[in-house]
Amino acid sequence: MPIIELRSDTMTPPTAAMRQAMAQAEVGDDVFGEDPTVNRLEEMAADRLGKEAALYVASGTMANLVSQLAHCGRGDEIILGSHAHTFFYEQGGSAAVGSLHPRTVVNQPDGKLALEDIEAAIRGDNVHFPRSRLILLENTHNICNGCPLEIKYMQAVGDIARRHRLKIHVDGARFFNAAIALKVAPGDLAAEADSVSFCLSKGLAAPVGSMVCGTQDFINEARRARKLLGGGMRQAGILAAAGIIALNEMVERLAEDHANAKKLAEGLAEIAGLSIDPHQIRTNIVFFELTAEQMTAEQFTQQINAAGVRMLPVGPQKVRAVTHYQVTADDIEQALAVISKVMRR
Ligand code: TLP
Repeated sequence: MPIIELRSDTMTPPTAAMRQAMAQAEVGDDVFGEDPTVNRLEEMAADRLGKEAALYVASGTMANLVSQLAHCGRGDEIILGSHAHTFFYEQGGSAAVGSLHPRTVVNQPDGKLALEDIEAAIRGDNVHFPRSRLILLENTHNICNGCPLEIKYMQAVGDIARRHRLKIHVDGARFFNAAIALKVAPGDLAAEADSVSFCLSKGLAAPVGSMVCGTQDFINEARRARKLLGGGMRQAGILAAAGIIALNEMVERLAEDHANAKKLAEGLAEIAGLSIDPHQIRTNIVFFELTAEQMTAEQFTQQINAAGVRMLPVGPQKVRAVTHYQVTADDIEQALAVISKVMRR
């Protein structure tokens, strides 16, 4: 039975072009800065985001952690969303490893932090307080329906950060999804941020790896933090080679994933017993609720799984589906047919 895999865009296997590039990659010891393929990928990433330098790391989690460690010192406070991946799903790594203090601000439904809430969270100079150091945003925002944050919003946060001498880090695990959805150049979207991380291993389909981009000084610090965490890899060019293909070949096509997510959301909205507002779907992430209380998200995903459709239960009645390059428009129709059948039972 063919499987329609919608649990995450992390499930994407490398493309044939990636496997070929990996087999042929020129390599060296990257801890010594001598892996030409990693160096090329880092230059490409910095260039795409309009930053001085970039660093290849093992994962999105490591990218966010090295960025926080590079921007902040022990006891410093980070202002971030109550629904931020970094706050929710990264084991509180900045506190556990870096002695950094998270200050959450409620995420708006579109993934933003209200500007007045950011202002209100910034500490004054007082011996009782930790020092506010960093504002951490997420673009696209995973839990908030994959919403992209626009340039105008980034500029408004940039104004606040400049006024209070704070840094901005963007968890851009799906940063290229944001740029494609907004039809803006990734460099323009990154302009207000001191650092941006993005994942090669999600919709861009590379098997492993994320990039951190920023100034040369920031990247020097991030490189030290990566080594501290045991993330200094040796002939990492084998992996970076797939990342180069990801950047060259997999960015523009993300628009197809967004169209498929929209199609899925519109189809789900027509099925009795499900609740979703398709207007909220702007990139590749689709959340919906089961309104009929007799079926839990766990039971629903088990039943569709038996018919070859995989989605993720993320709450008692809440389900997530994520589109990616292995999911076609036909797959979406098939998935909708399976779901209609399950909901009619
Ligand atoms: N997200 C994964 C899971 O961890 C939930 C997914 O399937 O969506 N930032 C954001 C916004 C993310 O969505 C993720 C991964 C990460 C960071 C962490 O990336 P990895 O998994 O590479 O450490």
